[in-house]
Amino acid sequence: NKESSSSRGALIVLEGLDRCGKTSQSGRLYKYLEEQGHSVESWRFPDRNTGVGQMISSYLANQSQLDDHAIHLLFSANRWEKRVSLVHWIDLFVSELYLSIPVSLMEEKLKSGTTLIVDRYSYSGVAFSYAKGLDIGWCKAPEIGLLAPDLVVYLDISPEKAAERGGYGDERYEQLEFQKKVAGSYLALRDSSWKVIDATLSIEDIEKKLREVVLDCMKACHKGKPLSQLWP
Ligand code: 2DT
Repeated sequence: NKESSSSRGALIVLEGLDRCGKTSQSGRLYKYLEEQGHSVESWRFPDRNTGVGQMISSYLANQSQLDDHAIHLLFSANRWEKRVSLVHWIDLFVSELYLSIPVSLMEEKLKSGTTLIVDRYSYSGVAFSYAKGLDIGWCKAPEIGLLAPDLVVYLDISPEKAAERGGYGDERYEQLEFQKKVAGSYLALRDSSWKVIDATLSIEDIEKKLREVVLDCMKACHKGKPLSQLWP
């Protein structure tokens, strides 16, 4: 049941606090969709592989200090650089010939029928910076014009429960007090279109609920639901 190339893929975003299970659920979802024969890719933000991503990574590891506004804009830039492939060319040197191969980014992938499962997106961008006390309107502004997700799934867990799961690393935001503020930010951002799944259910139950909402969304996209932009 491969999709025909004329129908587009869906932009699926998973959001939630640290340790809510986003990463393992996106992995399981990816595997399931692929086994079902769908064209699918698993993405995450920040994408630490780009130049901007490396600056973000060093900031998160406390190896560099940046103004709160400056890091906010870097996170946003990290999404913009993955939106379309205007200037993204890889130069390959093959037997004394330079070949330029366009790298297909978010919009091209979706239009060519690939569904993207994205671990964090603009909502993380706004939630974390707003939690630091920045103005919410200012936080949202640089995201205007990025592709709007077709589905946002919020894996809902209290900061206390998430902290009990252990495994907070050493990165900058992985602290209970700050996660409480982030939870408040997410509440301010959530709207009725978000699908909220109780992240304290069993892994299998969460997976089942996630599959249902994702398959529904993919169907709507195949049927011609147009791509739209932030903020709707
Ligand atoms: P991971 O642990 O998931 O790699 O995230 N963050 C993320 C922001 O502050 N702004 C953003 O735009 C994004 C995408 C959330 C690393 C941390 O970066 C935060 C946790």
